[in-house]
Amino acid sequence: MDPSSAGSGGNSLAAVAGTDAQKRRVCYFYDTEVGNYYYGQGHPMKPHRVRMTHALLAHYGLLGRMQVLRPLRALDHDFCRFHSADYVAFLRTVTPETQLGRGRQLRRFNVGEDCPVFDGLYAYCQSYAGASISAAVMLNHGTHDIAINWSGGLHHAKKSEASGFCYVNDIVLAILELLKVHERVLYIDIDIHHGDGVEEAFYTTNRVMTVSFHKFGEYFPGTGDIRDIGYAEGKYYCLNVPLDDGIDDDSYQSIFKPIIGKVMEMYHPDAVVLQCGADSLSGDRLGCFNLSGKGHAECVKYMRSFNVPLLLLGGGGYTIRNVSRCWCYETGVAVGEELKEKLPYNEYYEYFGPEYSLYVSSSNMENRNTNKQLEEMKCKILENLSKVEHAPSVQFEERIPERKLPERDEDKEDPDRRPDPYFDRFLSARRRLKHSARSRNTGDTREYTETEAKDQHGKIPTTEHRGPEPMEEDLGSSKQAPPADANGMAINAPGNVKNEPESSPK
Ligand code: V1D
Ligand code: CA
Repeated sequence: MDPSSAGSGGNSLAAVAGTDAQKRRVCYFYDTEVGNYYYGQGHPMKPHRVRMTHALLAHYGLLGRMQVLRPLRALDHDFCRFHSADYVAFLRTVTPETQLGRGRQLRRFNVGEDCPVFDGLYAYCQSYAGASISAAVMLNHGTHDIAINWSGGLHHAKKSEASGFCYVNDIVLAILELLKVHERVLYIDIDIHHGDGVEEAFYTTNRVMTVSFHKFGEYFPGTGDIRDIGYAEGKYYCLNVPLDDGIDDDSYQSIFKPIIGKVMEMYHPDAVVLQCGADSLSGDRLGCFNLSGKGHAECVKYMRSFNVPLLLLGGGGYTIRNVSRCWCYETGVAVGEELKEKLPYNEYYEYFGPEYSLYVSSSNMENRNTNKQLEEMKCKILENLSKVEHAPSVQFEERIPERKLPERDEDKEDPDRRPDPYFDRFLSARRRLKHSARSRNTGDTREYTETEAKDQHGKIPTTEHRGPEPMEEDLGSSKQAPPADANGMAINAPGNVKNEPESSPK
């Protein structure tokens, strides 16, 4: 069965809200450095997959269909909106050379085998989190309908702890940014692992509803029971959909669409964040689901159809040729373009043989999720959803002050009195950009092309107040409240390292 027709019971709003043919204004964040970060030999997480995705986007001509932006790097005070200052200081200062003398802190912050210390670790966190925060700012300003950061989606990181290959939780930081403008944010997680860090961060609030689909039972991180539904004000604003091995496109959509359709109807979010972890694809090195690329992308298509500001993030995904094909296809969905199956020639072409196809196929593995089990789970979750207050409204005091697009002269302001350093960096970046565009006399301050990105390689300023070059840059608990800002401190990004080919190409 075509996944688009599976379980369409919940998508009545989508049909009303917008058709797929409708255009969306899309922005896409990409840091040319990201592919160089390296978790270490034998580690399954490979940021190189984001560079492979970018290469596919370039060769499919998709970079011309979106605004392509280099992210500002997040700073300490950005991280400290969720993370503890001592944890952030640790991430900023630890190096592969000094870690041996910091054993107690390594244990305390859970840094080790899953989350190793590697060269450029802090700059990596700054890059992927800066991109997600920037993407949220773009949605806040209403200049774009969909914002994409395939380097983000690191959903396991906790306030004071790394976990499951994740160091800072860019998703929590992006949602906090969205909450400045949007009353209710819906978070959906289709990574095969439970989205525990994001769930925990917003477990006691109704301003964020979290929904995770994941493998449950003898599987990392072990949380995500269907009975975990939120607490206090957050009760019923957390949904968990525990699944078993081998789930295929039809089974997945038979539960995804009715649940999410009902969530959209009941919760009526003002913005949606979709974590598109690609380890739920068939043949993933760490995963055990059986989704095809099209089945995975059906979730993106479905969320796009509601025409609510949408943030698309990456996440897990360990068979990297499948990850890049999947996220490229999903970028096509975001801009509304059906891409041809035959992959265009690109610098990573040999990864994609012998088929050289954009599509990720499912296999004949057994589906251990029976229709009966899925039906029962759907009923239980829909029952919980019926207890959700329809579109709960935020008390005035609960709102986080909005970052306005200021009409002001930066030079006349006292920098110490500015309320929003992140947004200031955006302004400074914009001013520098205008200036450099004027001096080049190109007249085009808008787009950042692949060619320009390559020309700039190695010349990117890495100090804390650098702006984007050459393109226009971003506009900008468990049960615990976000902490106050910490002091920002910048470090330069160490140069990086090698990439391993996939050990067992599939
Ligand atoms: F196989 C490995 C080789 C080297 C280092 C780590 C791993 C590995 C594989 N699976 N680590 C895991 C998972 N960890 C454990 C640990 C055993 N301990 C007691 C815990 O089972 C972690 C899997 C992380 C998955 C991350 C993610 O896909 O969800 C993700 N999403 O966004 C970013 C990452
Ligand atoms: Ca998940």
